[in-house]
Amino acid sequence: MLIKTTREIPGSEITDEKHYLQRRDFIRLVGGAAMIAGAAPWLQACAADPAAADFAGTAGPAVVPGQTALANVKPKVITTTEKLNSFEDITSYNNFYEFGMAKSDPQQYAGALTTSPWKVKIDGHCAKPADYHLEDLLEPQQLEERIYRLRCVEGWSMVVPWVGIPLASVLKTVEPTGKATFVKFTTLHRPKEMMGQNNRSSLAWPYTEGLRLDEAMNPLTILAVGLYGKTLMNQNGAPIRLIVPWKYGFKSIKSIVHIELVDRMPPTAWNQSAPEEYGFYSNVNPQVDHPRWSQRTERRIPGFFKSRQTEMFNGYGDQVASMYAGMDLRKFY
Ligand SMILES: Nc1nc2c(c(=O)[nH]1)N[C@H]1C(S)=C(S)[C@@H](COP(=O)(O)O)O[C@H]1N2
Ligand SMILES: [Mo]
Repeated sequence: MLIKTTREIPGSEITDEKHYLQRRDFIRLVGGAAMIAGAAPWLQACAADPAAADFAGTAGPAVVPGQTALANVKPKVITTTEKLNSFEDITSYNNFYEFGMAKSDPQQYAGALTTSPWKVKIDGHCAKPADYHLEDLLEPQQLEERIYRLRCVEGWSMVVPWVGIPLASVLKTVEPTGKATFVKFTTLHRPKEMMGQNNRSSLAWPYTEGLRLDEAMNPLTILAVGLYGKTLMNQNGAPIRLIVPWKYGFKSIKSIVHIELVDRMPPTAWNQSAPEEYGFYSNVNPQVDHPRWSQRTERRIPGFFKSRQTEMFNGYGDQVASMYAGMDLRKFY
């Protein structure tokens, strides 16, 4: 077995909440009084709230049209002290094939997507299936900030301050039954607004992804609804997307409309299109090269050179490696 042990992971990579809170250069997200009348409690007008305005000045740009500041966000365990990517990096260099295959296409074309109203169906093997309006799904949940590395299978990476909720707490509300062993996720299918979905040669639409139930329940797995303290821009998967930081980025499916508890490994978009290149598990693994390129190193956006060593499980091995005990980490899964 070649699982990275806790001892090999430098303590500096795992930051506890106290340490996080002391770091002045990290964003502070604050609840405030100035609620928009009629809006859900987690939405708040940024301009009207001095603390939120202060936050915008410290770490990210002001709220732009189409975004709303998020309130009552709890700073939680932060997994890296690496420098955050800028809001500009995170929103201008994207993979979202529903809007085209070039990195700049999502920023250019995703504005066409209507994200409100938004419904998420959660069903399958569970006692309480539900068709949620996004607001109702989020209402009982506590938003948390999670600063995670994102490692794309293409060999680039970023550090993103996501805001979201643990997927586990959402799944628990629908009460998975004993039959549920995997979770299937599906992106919106709306070719009129997602023009890339008219291109049948890129991927089979709608985009789908999947996790094993224990992966879905892992505390690192979140449903993100924002970043830099504000609701997601469409190019990042508004209004709600998955984040699984120890897996290649394509597992982190965007603009989710359906979460289904299933009893077998579900088909997934990239695995279906090129099974020998994109596995179901796709845990970040510097020892297993992509058939067309090495995975040993990565390029931190906006840099040009692949000067950074890629870490096993993207550096999250102490929290996830035990789920793969028995798997040979030199193999492709
Ligand atoms: N629906 C959908 N989800 C998707 C993709 C996509 O094309 N469609 N691209 C994936 C890939 S390859 C990556 S690397 C991440 C990129 O997320 P970001 O653009 O927010 O950085 O989204 C993933 N989620
Ligand atoms: Mo990716």
